[in-house]
Amino acid sequence: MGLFQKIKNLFNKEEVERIEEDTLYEEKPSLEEEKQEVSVEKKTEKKEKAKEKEEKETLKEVKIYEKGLTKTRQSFVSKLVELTSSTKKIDDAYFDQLEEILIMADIGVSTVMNFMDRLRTRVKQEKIEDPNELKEVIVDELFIIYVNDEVLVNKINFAKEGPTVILFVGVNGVGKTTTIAKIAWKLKEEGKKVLLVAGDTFRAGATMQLKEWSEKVGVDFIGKEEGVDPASVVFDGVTKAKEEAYDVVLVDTAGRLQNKVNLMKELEKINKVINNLIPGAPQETLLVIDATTGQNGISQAKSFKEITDITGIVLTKLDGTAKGGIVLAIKEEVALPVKFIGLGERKEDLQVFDIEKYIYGLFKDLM
Ligand SMILES: Nc1nc2c(ncn2[C@@H]2O[C@H](COP(=O)(O)OP(=O)(O)O)[C@@H](O)[C@H]2O)c(=O)[nH]1
Ligand SMILES: [Mg+2]
Repeated sequence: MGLFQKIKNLFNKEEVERIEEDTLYEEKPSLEEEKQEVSVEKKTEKKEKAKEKEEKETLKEVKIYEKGLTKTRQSFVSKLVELTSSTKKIDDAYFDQLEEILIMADIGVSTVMNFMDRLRTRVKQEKIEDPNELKEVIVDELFIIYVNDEVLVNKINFAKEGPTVILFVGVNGVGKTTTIAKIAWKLKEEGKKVLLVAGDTFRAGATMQLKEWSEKVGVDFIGKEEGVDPASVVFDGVTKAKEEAYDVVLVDTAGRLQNKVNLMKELEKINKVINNLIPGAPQETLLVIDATTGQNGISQAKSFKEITDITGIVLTKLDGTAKGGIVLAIKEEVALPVKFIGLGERKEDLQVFDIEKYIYGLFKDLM
């Protein structure tokens, strides 16, 4: 089943469920009847309930994507809907307009070119003439661009034993500290013992900001005064994590990309310190990118990739941009998996990235 169909089904199911829920409410059985039923169908019901619960969870998450991608959807998809409804025939003018819409959504020029080539080929091969029919192909092709025959690793690579260290890099203002707080909260809710390490000693107030977040989300913190060597803070943090059996250590850093050599040396030193204390760590180095910066974010990703080993991307501020197409551009142009997305400023506004839900959130109005 193509993604389009799958998403459509999910969407339709939601409609059906809503109707069913209403009827259920009206025809609520008596307590006696309910008891009887439970004893007879206990097992199947339990199974169904579990499945239902899972589907409900999925829908709930999909809703979060939907909401977070409102701006992108409103500009991008509404243009797409407009184009589709105003087009009678698929011709060069149609392709040109489609190309423009995709580029405006910041999907990235080379991604768009690649996509347009594939689309043209499919239109020819499958003899598609109706723009409505093409909508389905567009969604599927965008999905294919992202997935590209790879196993998508959006999960955090946790250490089998001992503390897992996650390093956060990225330029100033992209949302590193906020993301650390969000992830800390999420991990804490999952029952993990979390330590935040204030490795951004460059900027005044950065340490304080992380400390405040640690108090807000209820996890531990370690930091020193402004201007000290970040590697020494990291040393203290990771040592503490080992001694006191923390599950996860989240390390904040200063991202002064304007001085590439210095930043590279600084990250090298931090990595060495971590690896000396815990072989195999850091398990993850997440690059934080601000989605509202569009193509600039893509160049940042390319630069950081040259400086240090990045294992994944956190894309923040997707709620604040109409350029949500950047997710696809990152995959195509930087070849790194997006692991988390930021959809707001609160501790709850973080999602493990899921391409299917993302595409659903984007194309809902097209279904
Ligand atoms: N709307 C929105 N704002 C965000 C998001 N993530 C971070 N921010 C805001 O971006 C600003 C910079 O964040 P900060 O974590 O200090 O960035 P850092 O310099 O990389 O550590 C703050 O005002 C955050 O509240 C997000 O996902 N959505
Ligand atoms: Mg910061």
